[in-house]
Order: sequence, then structure tokens, then C-alpha cells
Amino acid sequence: MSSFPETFLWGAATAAYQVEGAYLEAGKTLSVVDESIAPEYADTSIASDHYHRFKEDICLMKELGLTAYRFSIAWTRILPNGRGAINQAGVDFYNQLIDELIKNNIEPIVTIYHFDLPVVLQEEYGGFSSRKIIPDFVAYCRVLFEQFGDRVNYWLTINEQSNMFLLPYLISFTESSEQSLLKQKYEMNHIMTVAHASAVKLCHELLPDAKIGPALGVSPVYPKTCNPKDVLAAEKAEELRNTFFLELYCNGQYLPSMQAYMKEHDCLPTIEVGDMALIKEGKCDFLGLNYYDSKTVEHVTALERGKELVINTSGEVGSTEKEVVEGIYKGCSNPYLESNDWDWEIDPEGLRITLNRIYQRYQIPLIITENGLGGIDTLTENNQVHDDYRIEYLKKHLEQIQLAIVQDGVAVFGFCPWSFIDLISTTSGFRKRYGFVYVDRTDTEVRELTRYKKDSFYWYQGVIRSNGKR
Ligand code: BGP
Repeated sequence: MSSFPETFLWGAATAAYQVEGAYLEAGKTLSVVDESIAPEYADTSIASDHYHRFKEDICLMKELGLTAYRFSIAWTRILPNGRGAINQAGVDFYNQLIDELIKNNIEPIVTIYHFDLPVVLQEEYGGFSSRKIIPDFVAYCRVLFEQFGDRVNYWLTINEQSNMFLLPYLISFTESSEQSLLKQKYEMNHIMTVAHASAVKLCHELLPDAKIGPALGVSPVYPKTCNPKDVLAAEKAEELRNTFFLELYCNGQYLPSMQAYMKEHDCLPTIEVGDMALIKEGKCDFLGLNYYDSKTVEHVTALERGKELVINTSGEVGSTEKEVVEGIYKGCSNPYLESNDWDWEIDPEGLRITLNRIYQRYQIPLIITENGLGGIDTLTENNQVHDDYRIEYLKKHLEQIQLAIVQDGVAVFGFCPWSFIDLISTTSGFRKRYGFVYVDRTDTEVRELTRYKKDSFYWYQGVIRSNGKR
């Protein structure tokens, strides 16, 4: 007997700007990620050309045996001006995609917002740094619910609000005399939370049978040693990195310790009348979790200055520079864990720990919306890709999910590894690949974009066929 429920969703994930291409086609305008990724990495104008090849890709999904597919909708395809007139060609594209998925018995799981803010809204009022985004975001959600809500049962509001807050490269903040960078971050986070809650509320009103939640980036935090100072640093880091967001999404409140922190650091966001009631009302139906690794931290002395994380974008082992959060914690490596070339620490048990920490506290259904290992894959002369390292990673993570379900009573209803197909890595272009399906291109050479099934494709196919027994 498999320990995965019969209705378990066996999925895989992608995001529009990373996979679609056609970035200025059929009425689409540019998003902030089209602009920020393009100069340095493979540009998003072609990506994996999923926009033109989605039928071929869905055939591969069918062959893989997927019962769900998580993808995102490009705001700029639906509303090229960020608001106002609907671009029918954009709606048509997603209608075809959704219909094709359903025809093949694949449940669509739709991310509404995956980093790709319309440039026009960034230029007009600074995107999520202004409350003006809230009505625009809600209007965009309304279009999606009205156009696709008859066929989409699962919606994800915002991808990785936590990482947009924690990672320096996902949202650009500017030094201004009026507001410190810290204050800007907390303002943005509050505005995003209100936007998320408004989307949940609207979904509940318009689509009472649908389920909606966020896709939160989570990493459990460990102390470097059992020195109580390190343990305290880890608890504080866990609050700042995870519980802060979970409390907003699941209990509609600011964690008391975070309220104290924000007061002390003069970064309390502006909370307007009605915001907290809305955030409470807009509680999510489930949580989507993006899990890749865990974090380890130690305490900092009063003399140590804060320092932003420098991420490894080159795949050169050891080039990450860990962050120091003044007065709270500093990141360090975990001697018990192995890492990939991008210094991401591989920690399957960490997934079980995180599932438990979240579920035992909130008892809300969970779905893994991302999990995977980026690496360099090579196509052999006879068109094979031997990605055993990826199989090993996913196998161990699935084992931990299974243990969380069976031994810990955690309700996990689906697994969407990142990614279904090779696509542009947000930080490292096509050098760092994640897919079950190989796409024949590099950052600089587009080639024929032919698809090839990797060894992990056949492995996952077996897993799905046996409902997780393999
Ligand atoms: C998550 C994002 C994805 C994807 C993934 C892998 O944070 O939601 O969009 O990019 O990370 O990250 P990377 O591409 O940087 O390796």
C-alpha cells in the first residue's frame, strides 16, 4: 500500500518568464524580470519557447504521468498596461493551455504573481512599494478569476513573498532620504500582504469552490551549536524568515516579536484602518511551500555590522557570502550537509522538520509547490541526460514527505518539483538546470530547443505510476 493519498497531486512546476519566451509577442509588454534577467543571462524573449510549444510540452507531461501542473500567468500578457484593457490574445493563450491540460487530466495550479511585475507599474508608482498596486493587483486577479475560474480549482497568490523580502536581488529598493531600506522592505511586505488577502477574499466571493493560498519560500533554521546564544539566534531567524509570514497568512496577525522588532528598528509599516481586519478575513485555504534547503545561523556580537547576502550566481563552489542581520544572527554553513555547486545545502530531513513546524502549528493543508536541485546537465551523444544527482535529491525529499504524512500526521496533498522542463534559472540562466525534460540550448546559443527526457523523467514516471511506492 502506498502511503500517499489516492488523490495526491503528482505535479511539476514552472513560471511564465522562465519558460514561455515570446516576451513581446501577441500584445505582451515587458515585466521587471524580463528587464533584470535579460542583460546577464539567457534572455526571456525565447526562454524554453513554451509559449509556442505548449502542446508538445503537455504531451510530455502526459507521458510523465503528471496529474497536476503548476504554472504562472504573466500579468503583462493579460493586461499589457498593468491595468485596464484586457489583451484577448493573452487570455486565449492561457485558455488553450488550461483546456489542453484538462483534456489530459492534468489539474492546473495557477500562480497569479511570480516576480513578473509589469514594468509600467514599476515606473508609474514603484510597484509593490506603493499602495496603488493593491487595486491594480485585485483588478488583475478579478480578470483571472472571471476568465479561468470555471476550470481552475487551485490558485496561488504570490510566489515567495518571503524571498522578495529577504533576498536583495528580487526587488530593487532605492536609498531615499525619506525612508530607510529596512522601512521600505516592511512597507512593501505589508502592501503585499494586503494584496494577497484581498485576492483570497475575492476568490472566496467569486469562486466559492476554489482553493487559494500563497507559495511561500521556506527553509527551517538551525543553530550552529547548542550554545543558548546560537539557539536564540536560530529562533529569531526562524521568526524573521518563516513565522513572520506564516502568522500573517494563517492567523492574520503580526507576530508579537516582530512587532517589537519593527518598533525598535523604526520600520513599522503604515497600517491603514481596515488592513488588519482584511488580512484576517483573507486567510488562505492551504499553504504552498517552496523548499530547497535549510539555513544554519549563529549569534552575532554587538559590534558586528549588518551585511547583505551575496549569492553564488556562477556555480563556483564557496562563492556565497552569508548575511549578517545586525543584533540577531549571522548565516554559517552546516558541517553535516552537502551542497550543490551553488552552495545550496541539501537537507531532506529539513523538509520533514519544516512540514512539521508548520502543520503542527497551523493544521492547514500543505502542498509542495517547488522542490528540486539545480545543476549542470549534459546531453550525451545518444541524446540521454544522466542526472542521477537529481533523482537522489528528489527521492530523499519524497521519503521525508512520506514520513511526515505517515508518522507525523501532516496533511500534504501534492508535490510539484521544480521544474517540469529546463528553464531560465532566476539567478543563473541555462547553466543551472532543474527540469525532468532537457531543452537543447545554452545561455548564448538558442539551437533547435529540442526536448529530451532525462533519466529523472523515467524515475518520476515510475514514482507517479506506483503512487509513490518507488
Ligand atoms: C525559487 C523561484 C523559482 C526558481 C527557483 C530556483 O525561488 O520561485 O522561480 O527560480 O527558486 O532558483 P534559481 O533559479 O535561482 O536556482
